[in-house]
Amino acid sequence: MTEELERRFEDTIARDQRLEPRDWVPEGYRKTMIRQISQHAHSEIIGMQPEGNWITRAPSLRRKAILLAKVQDEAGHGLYLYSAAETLGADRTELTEKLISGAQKYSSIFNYPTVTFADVGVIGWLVDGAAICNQVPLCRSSYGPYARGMIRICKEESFHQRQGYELLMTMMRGTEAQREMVQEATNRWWWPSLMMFGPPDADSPNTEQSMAWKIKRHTNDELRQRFVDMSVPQAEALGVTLPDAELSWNAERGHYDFGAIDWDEFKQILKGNGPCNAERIAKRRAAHEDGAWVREAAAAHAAKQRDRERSAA
Ligand code: BYC
Repeated sequence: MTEELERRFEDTIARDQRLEPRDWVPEGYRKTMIRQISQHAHSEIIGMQPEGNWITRAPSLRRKAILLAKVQDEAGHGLYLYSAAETLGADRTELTEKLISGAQKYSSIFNYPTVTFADVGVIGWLVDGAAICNQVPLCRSSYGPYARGMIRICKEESFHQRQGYELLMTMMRGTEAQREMVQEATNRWWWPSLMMFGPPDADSPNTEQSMAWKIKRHTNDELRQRFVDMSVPQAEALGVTLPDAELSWNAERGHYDFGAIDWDEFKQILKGNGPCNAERIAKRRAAHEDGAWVREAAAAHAAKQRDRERSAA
């Protein structure tokens, strides 16, 4: 029986079809999928904070409306993703608990501070740009609910990327001080954006199996290279310099070469020692505790509804 189920699972993957919640999957696949989807959901939820920091201080009503919409989109992405994880049997309360206790990871990128309004533009350009690079192939991921959720997420991320780039274009047409702000923000976000793609392939424990299961379609290094190649002409069009003296076109490879990433910094962030890790988790925990009454009221309402339906039946 198990052999037959395994054969069907392997066959679905080999034929590039999607696995659905009703399908049998091996325990390792289920665990990996829950791990990736929930870390992704946590990243979207924590990712609301760095930009949310600027909502009250956006320089115009237009910028404020755009920023509010973007941050709300991130909340929506988190919710689709938690729902996708639930289809694999994960419990949303437990996932939230794992986030606020530090037991589960979220993207390293959100542990850096947003110190000027140019950071909002640079996050849109580089962080959402990296997210798109990483997530477009996930639209073809082997788990159906995740792949379908990713289609909508990518459409919204693409709006986010454009709003960031448009904001930076506007600032670059402004004063010298504004141009300096954009350059300074680019200097701070460039390297952390490259780290978003995860450890180098040689140190990535999950890539091989995830590629075999067609959860991931490209390795971390492949996507990182694609992002560098895409970003260089964008930086040129914008008029900013990427902070890497070793960045140069390699005609033989047909790609840009780039300098060494500081993987010690990445490891420190993953250990919880980044500049904003403690602050991000504390804020999320406080928001969760403040929302306890809403969850209680919703549960009480649902229970009442069930009672009503039962007595009517
Ligand atoms: N930060 O074997 P590896 C967004 C972990 S949201 C922290 O290569 P995998 C956005 C990794 O989880 C952006 N941890 O792992 C939101 C693993 O740990 P465990 C989030 C990282 O899974 C709001 C260990 O390191 N995007 O874009 O094969 C506003 C070894 O790594 C990171 C997603 O989540 C990192 N950067 O590959 C704006 C996309 N990198 O679990 C924007 C979906 C690695 O073994 N996720 N780790 O303890 C993925 O594509 C993959 O999970 C990753 C990592 C490429 C991230």
